[in-house]
Amino acid sequence: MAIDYNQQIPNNVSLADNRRLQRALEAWQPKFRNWWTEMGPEGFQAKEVYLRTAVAVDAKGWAHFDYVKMPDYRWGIFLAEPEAGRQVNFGQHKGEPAWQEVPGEYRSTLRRIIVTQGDTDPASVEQQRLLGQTCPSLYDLRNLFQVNVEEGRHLWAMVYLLDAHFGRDGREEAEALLERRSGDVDKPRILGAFNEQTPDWLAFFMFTYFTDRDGKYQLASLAESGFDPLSRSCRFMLTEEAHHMFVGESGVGRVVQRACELMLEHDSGDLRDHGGIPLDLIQRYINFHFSVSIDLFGSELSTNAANYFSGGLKGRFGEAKLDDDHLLRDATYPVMEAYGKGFQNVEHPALNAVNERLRDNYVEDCQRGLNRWNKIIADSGIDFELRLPHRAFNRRIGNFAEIPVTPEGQIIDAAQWQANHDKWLPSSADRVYVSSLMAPVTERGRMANWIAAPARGINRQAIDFEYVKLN
Ligand code: BYC
Ligand code: FE
Repeated sequence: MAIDYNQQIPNNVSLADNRRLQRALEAWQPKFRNWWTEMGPEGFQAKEVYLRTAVAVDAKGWAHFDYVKMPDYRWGIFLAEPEAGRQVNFGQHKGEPAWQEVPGEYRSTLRRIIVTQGDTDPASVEQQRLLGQTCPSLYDLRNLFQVNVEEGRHLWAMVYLLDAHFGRDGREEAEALLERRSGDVDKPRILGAFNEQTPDWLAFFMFTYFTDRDGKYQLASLAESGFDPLSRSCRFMLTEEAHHMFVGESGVGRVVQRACELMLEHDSGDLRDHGGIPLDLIQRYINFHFSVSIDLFGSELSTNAANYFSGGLKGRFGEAKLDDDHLLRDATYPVMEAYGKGFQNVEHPALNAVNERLRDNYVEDCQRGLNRWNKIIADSGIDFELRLPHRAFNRRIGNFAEIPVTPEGQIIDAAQWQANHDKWLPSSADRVYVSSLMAPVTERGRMANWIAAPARGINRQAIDFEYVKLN
């Protein structure tokens, strides 16, 4: 299904046939642009960036790459193809035709889910707005901006749903999405991780590896929704998300690779004299970003999540492919709880444990990248292993909130936590050191000393291609 770019708002939803909706979105568009100019990438709005744009919603639709100034990026509304005869696939409405309009009884719940999702996308742009000024290469600069414009488009995806299906309340929520600000004490973003800073490029790569991956799992659960427009929006968003996680995985991998090269060259693990990022420091960043990202799945036991599932609003990962009754009436699921100085799994009604199950799927997926990073280390002949911290480590949400736990999973007391947390989480010295490395590198093909070159360029271009025209 081609996307119509002759419209003021590019779309594949026949927007021109719905004048009321078109007017609402055209009224929101300049407010979005103002937000982008104020809160988007600082210092690069007038530069030409080699970006990809979707021209169709199938896999081949990503083939279009060209130079564009970010404020001229064609943000629009792209839904995946409808599936003929699609049904609600789980919960108490299982077997009913999928809903094209919001069922009255789920109106406020669905609105809340859509607003929570839509709030994270602009938040991440805000968190990353200063990073361009310290880019390690033009290649990385371009990838940052690609991620940013697509997060902007994810906001459009949710605002379309709000405007198209939630009337006046929806329009108010669409405005509020442009008013909250990441990290603002008075009007913060909704979820914890989206009020943290992304102060340097190692944090950016960790964020796109761990936090965008929460995006993948949340979007995949919403892609199962019985509310078909939400499902179709999320299915297309997932194709954009894949690139964000690639930026994270390959970014961290290149930092690890460069650390190994410098260790071998100088026969030393302390890379601070040689301008590299040591492996133990990378481990502390992993500990931080993994722990704040698993908080994003909510409490282990959640009646909200149970209601989303029973209502057919938000499914499990791969719901339609799971081989069970899709009702979870009698099923149980093991949930980890603190027990003495350690932890144990306790069976709970699976319906209440839907968040935990999704978190389990996520943790398993996270480990795959660590295996690949560890292979880079092992192939260099270095004896070091990166690990995911224990899931109870450094939590703010759920069963383990505020319980002091080591990365290995031992419950300790507050004094031990105080004495050791600098070994486990990025210390202020780590932050200062990493930020001392963040000097911009903008010569074509050159990389900052702390990161290896990528294996290949974007869209089969050379690594020294001019990905952003700075002059
Ligand atoms: N921070 O029943 P509970 C992405 C609140 S990322 C602060 O456990 P529930 C992206 C919760 O609101 C994906 N508060 O949670 C990535 C509730 O408040 P009330 C974003 C939190 O509702 C990178 C209370 O605690 N999408 O796209 O089952 C770059 C008890 O909650 C947090 C979504 O999240 C937190 N971390 O699950 C750009 C999908 N967690 O009712 C983009 C939509 C919980 O007591 N959201 N609370 O006032 C949801 O499905 C659910 O809201 C959550 C929470 C899974 C997040
Ligand atoms: Fe993303």
